Amino acid sequence: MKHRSLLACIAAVGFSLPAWCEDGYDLWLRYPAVDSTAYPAPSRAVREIAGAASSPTLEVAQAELLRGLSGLEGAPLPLVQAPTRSGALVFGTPRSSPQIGRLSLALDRAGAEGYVLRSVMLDGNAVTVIAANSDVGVLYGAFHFLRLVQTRQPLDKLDVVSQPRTKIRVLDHWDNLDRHVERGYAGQSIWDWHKLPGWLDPRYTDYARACASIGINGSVLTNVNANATSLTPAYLEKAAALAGVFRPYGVRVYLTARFSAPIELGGLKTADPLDPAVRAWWKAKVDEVYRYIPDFGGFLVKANSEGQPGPQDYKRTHADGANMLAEALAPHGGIVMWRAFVYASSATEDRAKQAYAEFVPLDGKFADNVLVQVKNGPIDFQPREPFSPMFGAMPKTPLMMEFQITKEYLGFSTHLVYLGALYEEALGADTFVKGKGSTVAKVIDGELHGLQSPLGLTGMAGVANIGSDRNWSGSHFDQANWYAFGRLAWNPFDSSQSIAEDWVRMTFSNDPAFVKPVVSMMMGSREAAVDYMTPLGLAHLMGTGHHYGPAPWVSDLSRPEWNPAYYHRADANGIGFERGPPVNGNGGSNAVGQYSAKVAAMFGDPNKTPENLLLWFHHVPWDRKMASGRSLWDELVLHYAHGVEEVSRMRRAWDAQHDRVDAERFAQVAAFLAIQEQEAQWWRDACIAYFQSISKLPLPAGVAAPAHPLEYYQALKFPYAPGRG
Ligand code: BDP
Repeated sequence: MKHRSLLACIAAVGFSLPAWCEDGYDLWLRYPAVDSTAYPAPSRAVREIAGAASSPTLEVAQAELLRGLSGLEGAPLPLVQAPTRSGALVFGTPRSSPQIGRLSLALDRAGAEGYVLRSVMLDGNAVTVIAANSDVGVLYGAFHFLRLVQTRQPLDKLDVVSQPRTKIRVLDHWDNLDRHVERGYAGQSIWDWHKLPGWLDPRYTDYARACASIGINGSVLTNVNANATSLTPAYLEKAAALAGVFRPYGVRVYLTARFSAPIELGGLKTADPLDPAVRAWWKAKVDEVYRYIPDFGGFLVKANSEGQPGPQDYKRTHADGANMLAEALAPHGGIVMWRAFVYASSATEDRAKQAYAEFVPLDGKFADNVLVQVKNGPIDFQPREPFSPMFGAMPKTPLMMEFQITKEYLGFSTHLVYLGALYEEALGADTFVKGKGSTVAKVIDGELHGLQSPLGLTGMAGVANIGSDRNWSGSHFDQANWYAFGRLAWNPFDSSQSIAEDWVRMTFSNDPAFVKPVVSMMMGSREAAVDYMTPLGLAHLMGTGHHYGPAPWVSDLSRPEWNPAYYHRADANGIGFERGPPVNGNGGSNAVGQYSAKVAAMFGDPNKTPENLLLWFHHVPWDRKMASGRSLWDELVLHYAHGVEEVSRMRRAWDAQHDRVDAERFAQVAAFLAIQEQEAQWWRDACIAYFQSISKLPLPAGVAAPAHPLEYYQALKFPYAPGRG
C-alpha cells in the first residue's frame, strides 16, 4: 500500500524523512506505531488478543485487532483462543466465547448490532472485553476499541455501550455500469463490472472494511437513474461476487430497480404496478435475485422523477409502485427504499412544495417493508436548505434521511467543506410537530413517532463520494465526509465536532497543535462555502448541468426550476423566493404552510426567519435593514467577501501545519485549498457582478469590485466538468 508513490515521495520529501509516504488509501484506518513517550504503548493495556475466529466475521474482527494493535504497538501481539493472563483483550459473543458467556455484561443493552467494551476481572485477571450479541457487533466493537487507541483515550476502566440508532445505514453509489459515476469526483466507479466476477479487486475488501469501521451496513451498488441491465443474470452474478466480499463485514448489497424493467427485460407491454403480469414478473425477478444473493438487502427506487419511469405513468401512486416491489421482497426479508425526490415536469407549483404534496397524503399506505427516503432539504442538496417539511409529517411511514456525501453543489472534491456540520444542522432541526425538541434526528431514529413501522425500520443513506482515486474520495478531507456520515447514521445525535476530532486524530495526527486548528478549519468550512456560494438562504445558483461554478444569470432553460433565476428571483426591488403565505398580493407560495404551526409562524415572517434562510423564504427589498444594521445588499456582498476571506484563513491555517503532516498529503491539501481560494473568489466576483447589475447599488465601502465585468463570467464554459448526469 505504501510503495506506489515512493518515487513521488522521495521527490517531495527528500531522503531524510520516513521511508514511505501517505497517499490516503488507508483512510482513518492507519495504525502507525504509538509514540509511547506521549501515550502508553497499547501493550500496557493489551498483552494478548483472545477469542475464537469461529466465523468469517469474527475472523475479520480478530484480523483487524491484530493488524491495528500490532501496528500501533510497533510489534505483533500474540493471538490466543482463550485468555491466559491479565491484559487479555477478549472478544466474542456469548456463543463464540465461554468467558464472555460467563460474564454479566448486560448485553441486552447492546441490541442486535451494538457492543459492550468493558474492563473486568476474569478468573483473577484484569482483562478488557469486546462483547456483543452478534458477530458483526463484535466487529463494530473492535473498531471502536481501535479508535480509542488511535485517538489516545485511556484504556483502563472501560465501560462503553453502543448500539446504532438506525437500522439501515447505507451508501448510495450513483455508479453506472460503464463506471461513470454521476456526480462523482473521485475517478471511476470502484466496481469494475467488466472484470467481475472473475477478478475481485482487493479494494472491495478494503471498502467493506472501511464501511464496517463506521457502522455502514449496506451498499446500493448502482445509480438511482437506473439501468435495468443490472438486474440481468450476468450482472446479478457480478453483484453476488461483491456481496460475497462484503458479507463478513456485515455490508449487504442493494440494487436500484428501474421501474420499467418488466418492459425492457421482460418484454411486457406495461410496467403498471397493479397489472398481475407485472407483479408476477417482479416476484420472479426478486426470487432470482435471492438465488444469487441470499442476503440481498432490497431495492432503492427513483420513480417519476427527472424522467425516470414510475407508477404515475399508469396513473398509480408512489405507494402502489413501492408496495408492488415490497410484496415481492417481503418473503425474503428485503426492503424498498422509495425516494421522495420528485418534482413534476409540468407543475407550476413551487418546487420546494412538490415532494410533500405528493407523499404526505400517502402516509399509512406503504407496506411494512418500505422506507421513504427523503433528502435533507426540500430542494436538492444545496449548501444550506431548511429541513424538508416531510420530516415529522408522515408519522406512519419510516422516513429515511438522504444526505449527499459527494459534493455536487459544494465545489466538488477540490473544495474543503466538512459536511458533518451540515448533517448535524439538518438532524438537529426542530420540526416542533410534537412540541419543542421534535428534532429531525428523532424522526429518523423512530423515536418521535414511537417506531410506527412494525419492522422497526429506520435508516440513513449517503450518496457516496467514493471512486477509483487512490485516496478514495477525490481529496483527503472528503474522506471526513464519508466518515462523518457513517458515525451520524449510527448515532444521529453525535456531535460533528467530536467526530471531526476523531477523524483528524486517526487520519493525520494526535498532536494538539495540529488537531485544534485543523478541526476548527473543518468546522468553519461549510459556512465559508455557504458564504461564497449561496449566502442568506440563496440556493441553486450553480452552472447548468455540471453544477460547477456560479451561473446566477441563467434563466432560459426549458423547465423553470432548472434556472438559477427561478430560485433567487432578483429584480429591481429586491431578492429572494417568497414562500410565506400569499398576503397583500406578495405572490407567496406558502411553502411555509407545510411545516408545523410553530415553524410556519417563524419561517412565514421575514422578521422571525433566521437570516441564514431569509432569501429561501422571502423576497425582500435590497434596502431591508438586517440585524447588523446594514442593508440587505451590503450584507449580501459582505457575506460573499467573507466566504473568500475564510478560505484564505483556511489556507494559512493549513500552511502552518507544514511540519506536522507528511509531505504528500500536505501538498495535495495545500494545492486544493489554493484552487478553492481562486474559485471562492470567482464565485464572489461573478455573483456580486450579476446581482449588482440588478440592484444597481454601489458596493459597501472598502469592498473590492469584481476582477472582471459580468460578461466575462457569463462567457465561461466548462464542457468537460466532471460528474455530469
Ligand atoms: C440531483 C443530481 C442528479 C441526481 C438527482 C437525484 O443533479 O444527478 O440524479 O439529484 O437525486 O441533485 O436523483
